[in-house]
Amino acid sequence: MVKKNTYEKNKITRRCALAAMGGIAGGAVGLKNISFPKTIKKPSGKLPNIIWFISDDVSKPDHGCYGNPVRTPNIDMLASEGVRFTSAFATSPSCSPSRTSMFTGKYAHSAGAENLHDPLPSSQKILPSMLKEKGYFTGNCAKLHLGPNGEKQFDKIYKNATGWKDFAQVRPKDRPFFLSIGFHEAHRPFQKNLIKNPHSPDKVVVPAYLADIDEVRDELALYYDEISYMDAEIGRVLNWLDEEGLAENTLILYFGDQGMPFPRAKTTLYDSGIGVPLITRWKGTIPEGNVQDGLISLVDLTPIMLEIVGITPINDIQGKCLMKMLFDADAEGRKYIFSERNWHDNDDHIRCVRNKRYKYIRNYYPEEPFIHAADITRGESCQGMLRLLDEGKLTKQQMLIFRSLRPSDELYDIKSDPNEFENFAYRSEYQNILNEMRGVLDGWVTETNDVSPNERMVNYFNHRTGERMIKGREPVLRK
Ligand SMILES: [Ca+2]
Repeated sequence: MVKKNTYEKNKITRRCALAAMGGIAGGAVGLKNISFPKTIKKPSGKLPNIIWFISDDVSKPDHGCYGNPVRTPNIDMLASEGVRFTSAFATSPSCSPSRTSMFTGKYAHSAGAENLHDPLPSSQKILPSMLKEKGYFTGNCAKLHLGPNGEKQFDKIYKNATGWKDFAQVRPKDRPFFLSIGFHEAHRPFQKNLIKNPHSPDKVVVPAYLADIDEVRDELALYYDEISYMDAEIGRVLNWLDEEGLAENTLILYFGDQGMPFPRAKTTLYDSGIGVPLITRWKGTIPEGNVQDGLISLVDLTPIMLEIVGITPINDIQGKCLMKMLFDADAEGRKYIFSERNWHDNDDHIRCVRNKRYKYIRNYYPEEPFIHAADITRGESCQGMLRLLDEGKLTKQQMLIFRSLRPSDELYDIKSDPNEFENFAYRSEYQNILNEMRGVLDGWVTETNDVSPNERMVNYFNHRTGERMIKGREPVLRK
């Protein structure tokens, strides 16, 4: 039996401040009554088209415009013509729960789909259904990972990222559209010779939590290639918008679902696991070249889209309406972001809260070692690091992720320790901050009905080799 704690009777109401927005009564009223900041050119009155480009397992730094030497000319162009967010976070470091949040505007456990591969419950409505209220034609290309109830809420579903070419042909020209492209890049397995001019392993940036060895450098170069491959497809979509004169009336978002598929990144709640790129472009409507440092969560994306097109969010949406962050680099973001790790190939239950300065992580199963996604464990980087671990050659910091017992509480000062290596949770001088962050997390757990499971689920994979131990794909309770 699959563990569920669906929060159907959510009492939280997060209605956005739509009072000033008028124009909710459908038709072609569109944006004309929305009170945009005075410095911003008001849109033509037509509802904007919306495109979401979603990368898979791509960490924030790994784009030219975020600083690492990955060739992403098209994403860099979006950033220079729009707004680049530096503090965007996923609500989960796993694919399907993170995507559940971005499309529903709820935390994955509140939507009843917190484990990897949990299908979206039939009661849950996602963004394309909400946008249809305003006449949107909707399509998804490639990865969605929400199950049948997710797919059926789009007008068009395409297996491949290039499905947008058909979408461009069949879309009714008199209606706005919402197009989501869920790229498979840079999910493992990495493909060799994916691009003509591959990245050199000599020139990759090796994060401090990874060992600087050939296995890691070789895999990082292939991971960079995957990102460049995706970037080229984004470029082709942008060309189509230019050719059809759609660029000005199309709001574009580029973001990732969680961090890169390497040890101590994806499936962890460190910033390397939940820190994601987020770039928005809306030519002539939002400023060009702004950098927005405020905290924002992917759970906020759906409410922001609704805010922009003038739809009042349904009562149980938990994300925040932060449209102002697109228009004003100084607009305040969230005070806190929250994220959750649940079953992903193997069982776990970890929660975190982060503000601009501190991160608090709670491990519910400290008696067991942390286990990465199985494909990360099987990968050459992880196996290379495990070899060094056995040889006593990892740094103290690189060993942290492989320890056999975990602390129950972790507290990091992100400002002085961005890699989250030094746990201050057990230092007397940090007890006030620890208590404050614990209290905030407790409040969120209660508010979102985040029930901690009293039964454990099956581990399918060996934690050292990543090899399959038993058959199965879906999370099930241990007998
Ligand atoms: Ca992913």
